[in-house]
Amino acid sequence: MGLEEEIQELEEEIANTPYNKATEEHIGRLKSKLAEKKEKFAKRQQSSGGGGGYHVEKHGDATVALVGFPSVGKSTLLNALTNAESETGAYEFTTLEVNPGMLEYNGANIQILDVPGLIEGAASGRGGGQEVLSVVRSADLIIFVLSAFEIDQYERLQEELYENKIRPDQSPPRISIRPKGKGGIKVNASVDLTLNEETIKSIVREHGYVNADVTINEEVDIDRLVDGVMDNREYIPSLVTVNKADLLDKEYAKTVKDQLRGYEIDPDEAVFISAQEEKGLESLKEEIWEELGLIRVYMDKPGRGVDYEEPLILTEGDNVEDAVKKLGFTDRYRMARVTGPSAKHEEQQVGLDHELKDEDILRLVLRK
Ligand SMILES: Nc1nc2c(ncn2[C@@H]2O[C@H](COP(=O)(O)OP(=O)(O)OP(=O)(O)O)[C@@H](O)[C@H]2O)c(=O)[nH]1
Ligand SMILES: [Mg+2]
Repeated sequence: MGLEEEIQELEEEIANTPYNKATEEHIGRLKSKLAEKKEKFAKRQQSSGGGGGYHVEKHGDATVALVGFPSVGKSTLLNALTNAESETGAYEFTTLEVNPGMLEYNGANIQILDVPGLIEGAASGRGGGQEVLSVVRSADLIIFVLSAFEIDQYERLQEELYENKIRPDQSPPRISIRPKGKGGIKVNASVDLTLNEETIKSIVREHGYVNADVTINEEVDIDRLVDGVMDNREYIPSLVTVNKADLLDKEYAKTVKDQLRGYEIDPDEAVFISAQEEKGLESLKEEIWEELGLIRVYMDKPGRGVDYEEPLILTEGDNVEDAVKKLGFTDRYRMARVTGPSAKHEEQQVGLDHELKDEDILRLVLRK
């Protein structure tokens, strides 16, 4: 039996097995097996050519991928947000490769990638799907671009990403596996688990572990556990933008909001825009900034004062050490002083582990 057939059979068996306590372990094993086979299949696809596609280099402080079906307005949006000139058209598949553009916002350079329409079956190569997906996998933020008239496409986009090991808006499962020499599989959990211990052991064993300590720090279901064991999923934040809002009347706008709710998208969190008329773009930029979790740090340079023009761009949670590294001053660092949101008082002397906040002013004292 070929790999594709095996995958299909496993999928069918999973779909046809009712989930309950008695079947849980069996389903766990099937899902783990399925994940392994899919991985093998994907590797085979890659090595049998077709993988060469476009590699868009990462530039700037962060990378954002616009995903959406053909003709929803991705290229129009890219052109409106950035310096890029991506071809747009009233027919499908105008864009056949990934087009990059740079958005300058709050002193940060944010690379925006317009990727061709993700369509059903993209994973099998249609529309350059595999290459597109690898570009999406390496993004820091995914923007679902929906046309106001095709909100239902959201579900298919989500499925396509999920199938390709992308987990929008999830955090990585809090699971760790430590292989050891003997003793079989041991499960330790810091929370009450609903999954049977035997299910967990089967999933881990199916992945090839014989002896290992498995530590689980969250209430996992089978899918999350398989994700954790596979350890190659991308956890990327996302936001939804609804384009062509210029064509909406009040009545239909309500319908769109109801549809969004139907896909568990809070209409207040979706950004309504008109890429063509350049409406709503400021809100979208703000949202991009928020979701990326970028922060500005103004450097106080000796003899030159505070540079408010070109801030150092870091990510929420970064500390002084990250700033020093990004500036390439690791070898010369002596001490740091911070003024602003993260400081207790002006010119506070702080250590390398001091966490910086947006709009802090940082002064580094360096060795000559
Ligand atoms: N009314 C209206 N039309 C828009 C808007 N944005 C894009 N369009 C039109 O929609 C059509 C498709 O836009 P594109 O930007 O080429 O769409 P795309 O998503 O890049 O499509 P592909 O490259 O084929 O994947 C064009 O005719 C645009 O002028 C908008 O905000 N309002
Ligand atoms: Mg396009």
